[in-house]
Amino acid sequence: MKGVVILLTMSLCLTLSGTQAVGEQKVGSTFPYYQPDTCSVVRDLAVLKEKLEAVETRLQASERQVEELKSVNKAQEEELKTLKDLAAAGQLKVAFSAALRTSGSGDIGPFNTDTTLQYKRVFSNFGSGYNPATGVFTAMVKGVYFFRYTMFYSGNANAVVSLRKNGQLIVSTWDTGSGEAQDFASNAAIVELEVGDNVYAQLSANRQVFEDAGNYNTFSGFLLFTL
Ligand SMILES: [Ca+2]
Repeated sequence: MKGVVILLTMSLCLTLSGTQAVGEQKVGSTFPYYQPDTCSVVRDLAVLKEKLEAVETRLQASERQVEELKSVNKAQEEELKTLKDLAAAGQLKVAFSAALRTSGSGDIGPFNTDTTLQYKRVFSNFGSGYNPATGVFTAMVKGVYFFRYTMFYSGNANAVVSLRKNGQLIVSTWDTGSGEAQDFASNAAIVELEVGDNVYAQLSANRQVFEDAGNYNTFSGFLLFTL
């Protein structure tokens, strides 16, 4: 497009130059009248036109983005209003429970860093606050919630799991004494959550748990009441 404009500009310049020459001959003045650099002006105008078109294109793209964001924002506001209405009516249902494995058996861990446990065998997930793909529960309404997890390891004790809110430890369980096997531990907490707060169970680095179809390792939670 830019090339076409420049070509047109050049053609126009050549045409104008020719006209100028003829004009000068026709006038036949002894004083060379001032002739602005028409070609230069036309080229500058063409460049300006190109720039303006580019700005217009970007502006239109920005306007489309703004409209899209407005649409997303409106949808989120409506969703939030629905949740608030449900909460006000005491009809908001938030409850989930899940175990580590959907099939098979064996150790989970050890990993060389702290790792969020992904409880993939979902027994219930009312309100869809729990994400089995990440192991993380996210609060959609401000309120007071109850959480509980269980921890099991079948080999020589090497299990450390903690319940965390936004990365901060709430409660934890340890079983690292050697020479023991098949120990079981659990912990729970009632915590206040803001919208967007997340809660999950974390396996400490270099520790491990064992799971099979017995579903020994579970993560559960529910909304007690909204605030
Ligand atoms: Ca023990």
